[in-house]
Amino acid sequence: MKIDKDQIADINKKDIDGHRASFDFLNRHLDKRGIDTDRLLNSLMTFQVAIPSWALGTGGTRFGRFPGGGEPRSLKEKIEDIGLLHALNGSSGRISLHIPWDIPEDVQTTSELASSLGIAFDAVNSNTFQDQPEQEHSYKFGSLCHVRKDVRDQAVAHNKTVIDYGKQLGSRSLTVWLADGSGFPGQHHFKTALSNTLASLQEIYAYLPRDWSIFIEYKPYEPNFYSMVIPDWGTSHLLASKLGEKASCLVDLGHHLPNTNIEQIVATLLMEGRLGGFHFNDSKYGDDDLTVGSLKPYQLFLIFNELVDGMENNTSNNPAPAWMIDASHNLKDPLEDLLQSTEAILIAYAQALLIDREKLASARSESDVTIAQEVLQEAFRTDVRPLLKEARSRKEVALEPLAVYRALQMRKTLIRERGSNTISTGL
Ligand SMILES: [Mn+2]
Repeated sequence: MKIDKDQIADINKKDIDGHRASFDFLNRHLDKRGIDTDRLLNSLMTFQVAIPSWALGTGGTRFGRFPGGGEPRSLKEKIEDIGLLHALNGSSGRISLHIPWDIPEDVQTTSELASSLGIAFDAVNSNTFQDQPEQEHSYKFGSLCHVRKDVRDQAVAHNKTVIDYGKQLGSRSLTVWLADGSGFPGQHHFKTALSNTLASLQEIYAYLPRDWSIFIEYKPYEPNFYSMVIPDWGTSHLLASKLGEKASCLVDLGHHLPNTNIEQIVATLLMEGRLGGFHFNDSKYGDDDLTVGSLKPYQLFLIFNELVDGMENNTSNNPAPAWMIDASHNLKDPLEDLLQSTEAILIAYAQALLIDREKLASARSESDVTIAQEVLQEAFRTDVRPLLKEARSRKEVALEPLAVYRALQMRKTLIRERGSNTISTGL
């Protein structure tokens, strides 16, 4: 299905007067605080968050999966789904491909479809955490870290293939997440597992095209519960430093132990110029992969505070990080969930842009802890939604993406077109 721009414009018309009134009110308030609203709107209008190709279907747990119907049956339909999101919110103009779940059979047609919908190819993701039917060696006991060289070689070769696919589509980065680790004490010689992983990554690194980057993702536990080879940002940073300039760390919000101060990790990586990518989700316990901002919007805001600060004072020349939503949609319509996540990201970003950084710096220099907190919370407690709507109004997309998605009964149309029993590849 395709959305007709006029349909969106018609629905927008009903909301525009209400929006104008709230935007004018907020604009006057921001003006008094000396904030340049147009500059802020520009930042919001250019911000794009990648949608991973595996996120368009219903997710599941190891206990079950309850699909809602109308899921995309092919890469083409996945790209079309992202096209719907992008047509609604103007901020989902990137796709992150997962190989081998989504191999582009016909590169030219795939590229043409994506560009006709305003979608570019973001980081490509390799998969050595599952066995594929045609592969010779199993990853049951690891991939890049494996004790056997033939298994490591196979995993390295897979990553090179993923780079080849990415090159053809215009991607410029590879994300590596490894399930490698040990289930029980004694299984791994830690130093060997890590040095094997480094040597394998060095081979992949050497294969990277000149203008490419490699992002090393970390995770403290799961699927291995005794040790993971890359459990934390420190190990990821160690590997990235040893690999070279084109390597950096990838922070996935769910890949931390409870109560970890993720914003501090972000600040440290930005200081070192090694923050390559960012995966958004939310969680209560671990890698819950819930909708962004559904549980801890203040933490998300504090992270964006560091991101904005780091990018505005980019002394380490950290490249613009690759943003992606990495969540699993088990209960909600995946497209609705992705619209909610994108909205939450933009809200946190807009709030972080509102922070009075001069006042914050001055409070810090005087160790005025009370005012430092006030400055942050003044920004966090501002309802920035009229700014998001104004950015969308200027881009001529939906003022209220979710409401338009519902009003146009888009899921119903997708089910009619694709059927109610379609199953999408992915998590
Ligand atoms: Mn991730």
